[in-house]
Amino acid sequence: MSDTVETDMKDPDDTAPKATAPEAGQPVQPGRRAFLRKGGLSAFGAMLGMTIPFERGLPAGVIPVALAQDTGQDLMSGKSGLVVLSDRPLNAETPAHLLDDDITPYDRMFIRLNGLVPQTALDGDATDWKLVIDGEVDKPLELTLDDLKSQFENVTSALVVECGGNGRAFYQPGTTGNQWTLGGVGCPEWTGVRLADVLKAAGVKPSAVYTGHYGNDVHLSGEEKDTISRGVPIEKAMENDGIIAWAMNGEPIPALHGFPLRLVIPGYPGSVSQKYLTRIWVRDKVHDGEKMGGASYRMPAHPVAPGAEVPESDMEILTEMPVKSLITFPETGTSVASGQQAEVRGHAWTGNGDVAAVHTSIDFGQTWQEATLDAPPNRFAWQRWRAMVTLPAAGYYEVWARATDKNGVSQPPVSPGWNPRGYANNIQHRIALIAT
Ligand SMILES: Nc1nc2c(c(=O)[nH]1)N[C@H]1C(S)=C(S)[C@@H](COP(=O)(O)O)O[C@H]1N2
Ligand SMILES: [Mo]
Repeated sequence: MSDTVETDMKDPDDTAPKATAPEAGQPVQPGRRAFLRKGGLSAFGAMLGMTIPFERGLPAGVIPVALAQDTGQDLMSGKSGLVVLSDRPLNAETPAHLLDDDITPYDRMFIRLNGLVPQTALDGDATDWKLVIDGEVDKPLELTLDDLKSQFENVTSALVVECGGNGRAFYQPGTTGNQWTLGGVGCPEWTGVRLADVLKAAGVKPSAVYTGHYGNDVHLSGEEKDTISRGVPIEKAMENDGIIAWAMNGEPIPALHGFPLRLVIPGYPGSVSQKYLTRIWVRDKVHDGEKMGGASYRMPAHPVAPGAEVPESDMEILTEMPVKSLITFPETGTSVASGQQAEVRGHAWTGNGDVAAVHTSIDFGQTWQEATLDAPPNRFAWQRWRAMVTLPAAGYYEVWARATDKNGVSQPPVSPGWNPRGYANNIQHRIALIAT
């Protein structure tokens, strides 16, 4: 692990307006800033829990080696079979055949971090945790974990979290960022309270337009900057599906996935599901936090030629994720007996709620057979599909899977509309099968 800042992993939107300073008259962000300033320590000092006497001599861009995050804890222990795409920040995806579970277990859940895991999460310390709801609300709230658990109905749902950049690796020409192939997605079971219930308790004013989310994870530079602060239109936030979660698969949310509290707002890119959640700022305009501007999580409003430069004014925020499916069994390259039925299965999901159908092809898309498709346990959980295929003679085959949403829109056989940062690629998943 290097002790210098890796600039190549940063979003190339450094020219985008940064909205880290509260607007005049707005309450000061209570999250990371307050945490970092505790005891009058510098940002690095607070992370280390002690002063750094020679800190002024630390060259710009150099991170204290003790913060390289490979000291005390092996963050990847307990994860099995994931492919690490970058280690600082830590990003890792799951091979498709390891995503076969209906409920994604911890060891198979992909990891997407824009910054460093905060010390509170590494320590598993939630004692002083507070969630602030403020901005365009009648009654700003400051809630402890116990307040959340006791004052609102507790709910549990299986919800897909998919990185907006999942599938980026398949775009031609390539685009910058983590080269997610298929496995920047998972569907754990989340327990918490409905985001809408908490917002209703705060009393959302008619002036509310958007949410702005904050967490206490630490910027790669060690500076007091937000790693990521995204939001959703207030109408989306007021739907019943989004939850403020404190548990994943029945356990406190693990450090990598947002301990002690995170948002899970399904259907939109994973980036709106803020981990280490400290604040939801209800805005009177579209949120302009970190990674809301430039090319971050934004797509050309109209189709563009692959590789085109798109002016910022032609970009719009990526909201609903497209319909998609994965083949999770068997693993690509598996041998099967020719002339005999073999089961192929996987999951399908879409940002608009329900998948209407899944089809598979064994002849490179010439003919398609409809798979059986299970109803989801709840809205925005992925849906199990199964197909029986018979490969007629020995040789090389591919199984292609194609999900269709309720509007009749289905996955393309090639990458869909190219965009500068390679988002929302729902190209059909293909696996190889060898008939013997
Ligand atoms: N605080 C915080 N929340 C965050 C992020 C982050 O870097 N910091 N990354 C976001 C992105 S881009 C994704 S895709 C999801 C990934 O969630 P996971 O790591 O639990 O799989 O978390 C989102 N929430
Ligand atoms: Mo993401």
